[in-house]
Amino acid sequence: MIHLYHFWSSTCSRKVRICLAEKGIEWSSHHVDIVEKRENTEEWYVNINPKGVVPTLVHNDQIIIESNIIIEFLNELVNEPELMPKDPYGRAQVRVWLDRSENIVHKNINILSWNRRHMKRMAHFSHQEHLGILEKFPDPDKRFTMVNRLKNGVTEEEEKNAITILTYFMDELDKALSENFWVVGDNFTLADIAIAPFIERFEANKLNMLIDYQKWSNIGRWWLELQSRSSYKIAYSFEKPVSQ
Ligand SMILES: N[C@@H](CCC(=O)N[C@@H](CS)C(=O)NCC(=O)O)C(=O)O
Repeated sequence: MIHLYHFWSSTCSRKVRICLAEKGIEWSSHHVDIVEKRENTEEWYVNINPKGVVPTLVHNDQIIIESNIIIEFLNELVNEPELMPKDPYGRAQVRVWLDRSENIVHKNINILSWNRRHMKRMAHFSHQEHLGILEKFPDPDKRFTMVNRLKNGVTEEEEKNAITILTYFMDELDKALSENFWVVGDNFTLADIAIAPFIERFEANKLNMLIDYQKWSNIGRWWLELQSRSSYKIAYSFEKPVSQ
């Protein structure tokens, strides 16, 4: 049995839920409240995910962290449908997009989400309480970044830089989609899954400069196609549990 520790609206959790639906894998849900209760920094959770982030997948008592690694694991666990190209070069290309999704897109959308989303949803905490929450991050790198962000805020210049980096990413994505139907080749792969939740997050954060489908018409075509897949609909239909 597959157990998924996840948060309903987290981009990385949604990525894994899309993959589970594509593969038709049954899974058991363990909702981790990363906003109100901050369960992700509690000892029981850090014991399974030392970084204190969602998602975490548990399969036969084996723990797998990192959403991109989780989706590769799921693809190897269940053969059909195959979500990686057959040829080594194609697989390398998918991994390049997985890397971009984490180190370019996730990193920079986090910067842009700070003022738009994060500060708003933490508004009921005082500065001191908020600091205490962020200081609990077990991962020293994440802890330093978050505490620093709270102390100094995200400046306009940092936001501008994040938008420039993401604009460049979208140019590259549009180019790939002008050459291929899906991000890598003619078949739907893990690359499509890894990027999709971030496009939705650009929309949710009303980052209009990053969702200009007149400028990036190939992305617009791909994005409509992606949202019409049942895996996407299933992943996004997971709502905040009522008890939380
Ligand atoms: N590289 C990790 C990133 C995971 C991550 O940052 N998850 C976010 C939600 S998308 C999280 O758990 N944040 C907790 C917090 O900020 O307190 C992955 O892909 O799994």
